[in-house]
Amino acid sequence: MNKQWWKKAVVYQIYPKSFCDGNGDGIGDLRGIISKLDYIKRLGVDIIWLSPIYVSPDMDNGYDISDYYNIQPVYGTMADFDELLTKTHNMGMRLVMDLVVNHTSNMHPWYLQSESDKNSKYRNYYYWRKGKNGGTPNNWNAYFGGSAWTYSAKTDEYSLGVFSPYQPDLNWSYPALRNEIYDMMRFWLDKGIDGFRLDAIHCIGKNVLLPDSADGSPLVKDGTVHEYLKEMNSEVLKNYDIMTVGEASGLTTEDMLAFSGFDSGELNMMIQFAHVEMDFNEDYKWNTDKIDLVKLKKLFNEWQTALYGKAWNSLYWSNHDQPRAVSRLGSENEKYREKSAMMIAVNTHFMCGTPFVFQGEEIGMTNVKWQSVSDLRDLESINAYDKFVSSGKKTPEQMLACISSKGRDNARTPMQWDSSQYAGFSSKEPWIGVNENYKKINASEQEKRENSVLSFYKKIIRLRKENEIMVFGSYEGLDLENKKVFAYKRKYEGDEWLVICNFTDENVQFEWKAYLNSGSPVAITENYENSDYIKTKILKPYEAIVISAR
Ligand code: TEU
Ligand code: CA
Repeated sequence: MNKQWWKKAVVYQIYPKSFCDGNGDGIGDLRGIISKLDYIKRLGVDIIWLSPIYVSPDMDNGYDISDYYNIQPVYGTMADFDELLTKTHNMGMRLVMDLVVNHTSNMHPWYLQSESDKNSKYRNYYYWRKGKNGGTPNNWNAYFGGSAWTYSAKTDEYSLGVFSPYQPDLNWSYPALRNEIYDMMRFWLDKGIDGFRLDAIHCIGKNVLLPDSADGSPLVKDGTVHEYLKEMNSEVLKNYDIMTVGEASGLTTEDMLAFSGFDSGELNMMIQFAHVEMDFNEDYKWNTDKIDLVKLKKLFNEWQTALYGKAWNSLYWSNHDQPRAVSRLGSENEKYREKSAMMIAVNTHFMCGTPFVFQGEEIGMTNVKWQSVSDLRDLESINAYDKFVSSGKKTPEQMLACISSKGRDNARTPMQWDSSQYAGFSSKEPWIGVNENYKKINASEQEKRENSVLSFYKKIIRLRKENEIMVFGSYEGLDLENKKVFAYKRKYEGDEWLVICNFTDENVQFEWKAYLNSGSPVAITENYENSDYIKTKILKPYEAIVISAR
């Protein structure tokens, strides 16, 4: 198997608006990130993925870009970016940017000119269609609420925005648009960045006939996405030593192989969604449901075995769109919160693939108990609150409980650096409230504590650098029907590691001997110091242990 650098790496995702405020305006920025590079380096990660920092009206926190070639002033200047990139490289780390090219902002000059004149050279950069029967061109609804179509009287036509009216979709069937995007990608790559995370990339291959869908959801996956990504690869990507990771929901395992197979000629890996959509229901994510462990184990088993030797998995539970993993999968009970955060880290990092750590995950940050819709900042949650409460489908309390369980703002509260005011994130009240548990959960306290979540992340990230079995070993899911224990085995060059995770707050019996050949067992890592599990075969609440038989 080729051992490209991004396979051995751990990625650290920074959401700039919430990471660290360097100039006291309550909003995170590039100088704040620069001030924390030592912290990031000490964590041991290899690659920083920056969520968008381009000029934006900020309707979707930067995922609505109005100028791809300049830095959002509130985040800093291009000189600040160049300094961040240089310092990141000088510290032996790499920097990957977020590429948001399914759509721009509706304030992008391309869109403004496209909207104003049917003969503009930019008209076909977007999807413009006449209305039908006095209504929208088709029945699609936008992911963040409302219709996917926005009417413009300027030319008496509608434009398409599958996410929101603030994010009109780019028309990838138009070659001039694709070349415009490729030029922009080369601009950033020629500055020396080390790759891209490609936002909602599954959405660029729409059927240009834009037919009605059965349920009003946008028909985005049409198959032309692979044609465009192959062109992007041959035009741009293959000319650089970079990492590319496509974000796409609704992917089957076959899709993942098509997008990121070693011989696909497209991308290096995908950020897939099937696991983080397992606790969805007829109300989409707006519920307080929990993930079924048996279903989850079977899904991961499918991905790990189907991709092994053919494609590369990303490994994550947390990012700026996901609730905090410890709240979703672990326990907020102080007796178990840290142990469960470490258990989730073991379960994730010891699989085959590249782990993604989202800011704050490494210290076990939790969801927020949102008390009022006025505390929310995410348009997806605010629109959903209005929709469910005004329709009477949910009470305000019920909807706030759903948002506290699954809303995206849970991941976007300020990074908790220390126990000073605003958690050391800023000297001024931040753009979004700080989680009230910051005095208890913060990086400063944990850097000094050997048995903290932060110290544990440093240990397992270091283990990955020292043990190729963790990176390249095969994967075998074990005891898949077990409702409490998630166990799997890694094998590589005669070595075998057994990874055992108790996903419950109970003591659970699990016979490890059934799965490891003879030889004296050695604990590679464990989240309970001096665990007696090997002898007792009883896993403590949220106990995680990795055993090798030498
Ligand atoms: O998210 C993409 C995303 O969430 C969609 O894949 C969606 O979940 C799915 O298609 C159906 O719900 C990315 C960014 O991570 C997110 O922050 C942005 O809001 C979004 O794209 C639009 O740029
Ligand atoms: Ca700032």
